[in-house]
Amino acid sequence: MTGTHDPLRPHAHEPNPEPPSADAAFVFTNPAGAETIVTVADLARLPQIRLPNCYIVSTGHGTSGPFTFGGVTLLELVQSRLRPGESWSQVEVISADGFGNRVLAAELHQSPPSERPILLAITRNGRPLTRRQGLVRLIVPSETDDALRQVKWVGQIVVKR
Ligand SMILES: Nc1nc2c(c(=O)[nH]1)N[C@H]1C(S)=C(S)[C@@H](COP(=O)(O)O)O[C@H]1N2
Ligand SMILES: [Mo]
Repeated sequence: MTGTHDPLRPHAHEPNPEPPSADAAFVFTNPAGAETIVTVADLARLPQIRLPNCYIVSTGHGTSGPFTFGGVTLLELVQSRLRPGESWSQVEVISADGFGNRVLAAELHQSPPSERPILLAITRNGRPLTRRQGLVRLIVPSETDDALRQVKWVGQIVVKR
């Protein structure tokens, strides 16, 4: 791995155990560059799903789980903040501690829809996810390798044309 640090291409490292801030609200940037704030209460008002049997596979301290994560799909949030028909190709999900992940629109628009879609988690095992546990946390069920897509403390979601 060479070059300067790109938060969207993190290398495997000792995961950060400490939340970067107390507030779980984050910034949503639409394809035109306009920013709005997303709170946990905003997410709780959108349709909720539950994903049982999720594992966080850590390079640093082994595997944890199984967890049932609950929350709103990333697709649902994006669609709720965009104009109908507004086109977009990818979403950057970046944590407040500079850890990030790129999600392609094609990953979110599967046909038939995935039974284990990418989630913005606000609960774990039926209880509110704590800030220390990663609130708001991106859960990518298809990633079962090194947890590099399981972004804790989402700080910014940027939707790109
Ligand atoms: N914001 C943020 N998210 C992150 C990380 C991090 O350092 N910061 N580390 C990743 C890595 S490498 C791992 S193994 C898991 C660890 O998750 P855990 O703390 O719930 O075990 O979080 C992932 N998500
Ligand atoms: Mo990891």
